[in-house]
Amino acid sequence: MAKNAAQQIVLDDELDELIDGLRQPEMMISPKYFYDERGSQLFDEITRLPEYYPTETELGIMQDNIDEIASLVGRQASLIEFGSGSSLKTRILLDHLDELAAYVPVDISEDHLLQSAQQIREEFPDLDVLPVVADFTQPFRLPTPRVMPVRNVVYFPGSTIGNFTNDGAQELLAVMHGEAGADGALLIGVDLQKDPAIIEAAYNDSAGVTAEFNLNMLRHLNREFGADFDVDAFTHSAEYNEDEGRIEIRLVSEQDQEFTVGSQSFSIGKDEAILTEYSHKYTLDGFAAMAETAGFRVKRVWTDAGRLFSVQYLVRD
Ligand code: AVJ
Repeated sequence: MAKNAAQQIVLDDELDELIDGLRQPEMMISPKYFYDERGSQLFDEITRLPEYYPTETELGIMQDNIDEIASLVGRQASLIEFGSGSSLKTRILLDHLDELAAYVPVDISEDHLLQSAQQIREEFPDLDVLPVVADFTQPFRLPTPRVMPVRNVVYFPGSTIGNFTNDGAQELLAVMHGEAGADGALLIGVDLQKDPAIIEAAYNDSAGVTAEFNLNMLRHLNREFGADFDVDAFTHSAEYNEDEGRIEIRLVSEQDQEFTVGSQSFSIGKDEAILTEYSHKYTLDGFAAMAETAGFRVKRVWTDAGRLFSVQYLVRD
């Protein structure tokens, strides 16, 4: 599809960022490029895989504790979701929170955001739904709801925080701290450290969906950025790095090869790799320390019986 001038500028900036990542000592491409239409479908499929415990576990934690969550959030809050929420977890909150002043989904992808906001409006006709198109890693202006909110509660499910390195996560938490404002709070899904075999299985599913999701990034770049990756010449790898407490996802080159992105060419050797994602797993203490540096205090932590995953309520202090 033809791009308008503004979209073209965004693409040029993104192309610079992509090329910069490929010039690093270890080639890397941001995980945001997983999510074209096919990639979003594949991620939905991942969340339903038997090995991928996070989605189901987080949903269970929300269902089991929704009354307590609702009482901590209190009445007439503004719920600000980082990422365009259309998930079951969001719906549980919208169903149970008391007299919400507004629901503010924030996402960089305008089409997806407006679509899911419209869906939510249809399901919750009395709710003030105020989508914001923004890159949520940078401070942005909140809309003014019809009703004055008692407090802002930022919602960040899915352990997406785990995609960020420690510094990046700290910066993102600081943005959330700012958006929450005085008396504000953060409700966040945080995946926990556990037996590495469980974690590795979640990112190396037997049906091969995660591998397809990873490789699809190259198809996305071939289409949107005029790249020429030979998709069949790369393989999926996901390994747990115990020292760093994170899954590291890569595309490993099966042969010496060259590829171009934009007008730049790159060469990659056999068994060399492109890093496509980190997914950090936390200890409760480790996460609390990081939150504290950003000005949050952990008020309540809910986990499942197996302590696989946590949902946490952080307040500003
Ligand atoms: C969406 C970042 C939470 O890290 O588990 C799933 C993405 N990547 N399988 C995760 C993902 C491969 C997911 N997050």
